Amino acid sequence: MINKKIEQELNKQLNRELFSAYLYLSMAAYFESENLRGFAHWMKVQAKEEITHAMKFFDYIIERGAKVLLEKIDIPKISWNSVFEVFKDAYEHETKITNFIYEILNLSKNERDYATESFLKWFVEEQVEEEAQTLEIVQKLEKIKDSFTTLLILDHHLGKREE
Ligand code: OFO
Repeated sequence: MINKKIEQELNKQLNRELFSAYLYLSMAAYFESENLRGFAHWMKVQAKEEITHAMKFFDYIIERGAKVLLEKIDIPKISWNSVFEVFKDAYEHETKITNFIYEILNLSKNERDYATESFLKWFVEEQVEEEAQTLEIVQKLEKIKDSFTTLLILDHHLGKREE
């Protein structure tokens, strides 16, 4: 059995992962509206990945004999001024998610819940990857600046992202 505080925090993180999927879908919709199909594809793959993150929390909560409590998902931002702005938001969002994971990890250490601590290790590593991949795109976009041709090359490249 899991303690109540940890159950609550795991449920909050489940909600945040679903919100992440919502946010990336919203970014995908923005790119579709700008005819940047490659960036849109990249975001759709990202949104699906977030659903798998959410399901990891869902399954783990059940496995520990706790209750899954689904809450309202916040409405994500729907418009941006540039591709750079979108990816900057994505990177910042990932750093926030990392901090939430660390907070739950600290809580599980304090509560001596070693199972949750071990469960969260996957997310600690995943967040390193999530931050790195969004930051890499932000840095490329910084270099591209106003070159539309280069932006289209990056759009084409990101459109090849595998699920
Ligand atoms: Fe983007 O890693 Fe989950 O939220």
